[in-house]
Amino acid sequence: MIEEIEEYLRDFEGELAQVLTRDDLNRVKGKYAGRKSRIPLFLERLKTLPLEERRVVGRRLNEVKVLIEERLREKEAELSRKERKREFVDLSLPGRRHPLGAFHPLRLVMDEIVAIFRSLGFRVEEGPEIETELYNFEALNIPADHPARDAQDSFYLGGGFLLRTHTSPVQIRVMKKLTPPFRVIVPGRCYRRDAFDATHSPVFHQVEGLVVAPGISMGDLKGTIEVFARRLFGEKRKVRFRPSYFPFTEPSAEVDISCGICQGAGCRSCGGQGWLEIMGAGLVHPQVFRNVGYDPEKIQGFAFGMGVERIAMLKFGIPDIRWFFENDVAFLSAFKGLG
Ligand code: 2U9
Repeated sequence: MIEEIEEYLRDFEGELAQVLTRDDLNRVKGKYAGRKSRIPLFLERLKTLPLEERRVVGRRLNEVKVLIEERLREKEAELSRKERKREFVDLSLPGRRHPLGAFHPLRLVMDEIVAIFRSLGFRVEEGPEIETELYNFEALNIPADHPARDAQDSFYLGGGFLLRTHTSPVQIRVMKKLTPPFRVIVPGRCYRRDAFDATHSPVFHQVEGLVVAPGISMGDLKGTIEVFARRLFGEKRKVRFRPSYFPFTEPSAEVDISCGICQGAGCRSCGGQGWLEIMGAGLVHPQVFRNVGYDPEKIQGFAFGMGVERIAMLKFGIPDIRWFFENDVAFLSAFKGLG
């Protein structure tokens, strides 16, 4: 009987080696391991053997039974591995596109403004958003009774610090660091305690500029601003300067460009005026020069400032400043491919 068992094992190995599919495997399994295999018959015959032989044959029969089960499991794992490898890969399928991002409109406009001034010989400087009251107000000749200094209008941090209300304190730092002549452009984020409405935001952006050299005049200011405004909004635009007031410039002016929709005739989009205000400017106030140790008899300069949100609203026709800060993907997607 032991010889029959060995032959049974050899036959099993022979047939297992031929197995290529799951059907083949199930057939071999049924034939050599199941209830319908010869194993139960061998066990039955075992009972008829004398005790000594029964022990030897019984041990071998059990070994063979365990071995067959083990070899079947191995074959099953081998087939599974092969099936996974044969998974169909369709190389003609289109690839998965990664969604394309876009520059934020404020970034686009800020970069464009800075690029124009860089081409005119300006260097770019930045400074801290947390400033001292000294640099944010005193150095800029902003008096103690100016509304900007009210707790209702600025974010005070205590200890003489606040969130800067304009980028102008950076120009104070630049004047202390550099020796004239120089041209500098200062982009950055600013903070004012304003209600969030269609035209105000407590967080906003400015680009300011400062040119300091002996003999700088209102003519230098007008020429520079006119070149800038036409490059940004289009060569057909007219530029005008209206008298104004700022504590840190004298004389001071507001700068307007002709409306791009009615060409100055007056329409709904310019409020019937024909002109759109884009920035403020002026000659640096003598007191501001004295505050940084410059002699206003020997050195002159012009300065200007603009709100990036306002410029972006005019350039793109955006009606509400809040749109810049809402992270609405439909709005932001409109700027894909620019910049
Ligand atoms: C120094 C000297 C002079 C910067 C200037 C303006 C005029 C101006 C506003 C535009 C819209 C602020 O964002 S806004 O509300 N700015 O009109 N800014 S002149 O003059 C300076 C700055 C620094 C040392």
